[in-house]
Amino acid sequence: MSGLFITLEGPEGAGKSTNREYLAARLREQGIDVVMTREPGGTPLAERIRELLLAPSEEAMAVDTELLLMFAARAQHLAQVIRPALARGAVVLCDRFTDATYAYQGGGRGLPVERIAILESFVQGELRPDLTLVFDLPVEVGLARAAARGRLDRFEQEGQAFFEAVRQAYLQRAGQQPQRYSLLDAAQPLAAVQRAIDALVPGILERCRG
Ligand code: Z5A
Repeated sequence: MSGLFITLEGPEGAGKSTNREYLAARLREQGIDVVMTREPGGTPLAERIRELLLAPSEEAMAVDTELLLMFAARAQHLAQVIRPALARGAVVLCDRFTDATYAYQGGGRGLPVERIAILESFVQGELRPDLTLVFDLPVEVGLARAAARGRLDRFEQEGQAFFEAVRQAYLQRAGQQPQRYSLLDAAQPLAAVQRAIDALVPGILERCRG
C-alpha cells in the first residue's frame, strides 16, 4: 500500500493551517486515514530545529545555515512521520514542504535552485508530493493577517520585496508543473476558498482508492 502525499503552500497568512484542518475533516468523514503535520517541524526534534529557525536572534543566520537546518528538520520528519504514514497507506497533509524552500530560500533569499535541488535529492530520494495546493494572495493581505496575530517571527520581519519574490517563486513552480499543483485564490472569503477545496475532494478520494 502507498498513501498520498499532499502539501499546502503559500505565503504568510494564506490560510494553509485553516484549510489543512478543513480538508482533513472532509477526508476523514469519508473514512480516510489522515495524518496532519507541518514543516519546519512535525517531530519533537524537528520542532526544536523550527524554534532555531523562527526565533529572531542577534546573530544573523547565514543563508546556507538556514537552508541546511530546513533540510535537517525535513530528514527527521520524513524518517519519523511522513514515510511511515505513506507506507501504511495514509493521506499525509503537510503544511509546507520543499516548495517552501524553493520559494523562501530560493526566491526570497536568492539561493541558486541547483543547490536546493541537490539537497532535495539527497534528503528525499525520489519522494515528491503527489499534489500541492498553493494558496495565493497579494503580499499585503497575507502580511496584514500575520500582523494581526502579534509578535512577528524571523521570517515575518522581512520586507515586502522578500515576500513578493516568495510569491513569484510559488507561481512560477505552479505554472511549470500544472499536473502537480492546484492554485487557489486565497484572497477570497474563506467560504469561497473552501468551496474550491470541496471541488478537489472527489479527485483526491479517487486517487486514494485507486
Ligand atoms: N519556511 C522556509 O523558509 N523554508 C521552508 O522550507 C519551510 C518553511 C518549510 C514558518 O512557516 C516559516 O518557515 C515560514 C516560511 C519558513 N515563514 N514565515 N513567516 P509557517 O507555515 O508556520 O508560517 P506561516 O506561513 O507564517 O503560517 P501562517 O501565517 O500561520 O499562515 P497560514 O497557515 O497560511 O494561515 P492561517 O493560520 O490558516 O490563517 C491566518 C489567519 O488568516 C487566521 O486568522 C485565519 O482565520 C485567517 N484566514 C485564513 N483564510 C482566510 C480567508 N480566506 N479570509 C480571511 N481570513 C482568513
